Amino acid sequence: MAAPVVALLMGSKSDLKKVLPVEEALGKMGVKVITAALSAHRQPEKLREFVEDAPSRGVEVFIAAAGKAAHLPGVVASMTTLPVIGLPISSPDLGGMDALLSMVQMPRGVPVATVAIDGAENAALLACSILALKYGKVAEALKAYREEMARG
Ligand code: RP5
Repeated sequence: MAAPVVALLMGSKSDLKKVLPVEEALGKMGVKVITAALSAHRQPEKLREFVEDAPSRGVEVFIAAAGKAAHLPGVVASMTTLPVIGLPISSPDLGGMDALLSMVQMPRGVPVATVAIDGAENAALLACSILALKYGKVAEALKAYREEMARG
């Protein structure tokens, strides 16, 4: 079986520092990551190409990180039926509440599974929980992670 793959999208290169823990956590779980900075409002055509092409690259889960009026995960979710995890990114003006509410308040029919503001590691772990339904090695890695946490 090929390695599991997650697509990690961010709305701007300025989000990179806050999304790097996603790559780190997924790497530790043996999950491959395809990372791209693509804005839903500045590059909608390129975003659609990326999302439509993703299954052919093995992608089974999307993580979409964005700040401010953060429509990226909702737009990605409109283009695919694969699971989309929204990662709200904090910004100085409203502290990330703007992004959080944009993601978590998706209207009926097109869900986005939203994690906490700057909750990069949890976004990665949630993606792993989804992949663990199919990939035994990811399930084992998650279990080992929980056991390590419990040991303190
Ligand atoms: C969002 O606006 C991005 O996700 C970023 O968090 C924020 C600011 O983007 P830049 O103006 O730095 O490109 O689209």
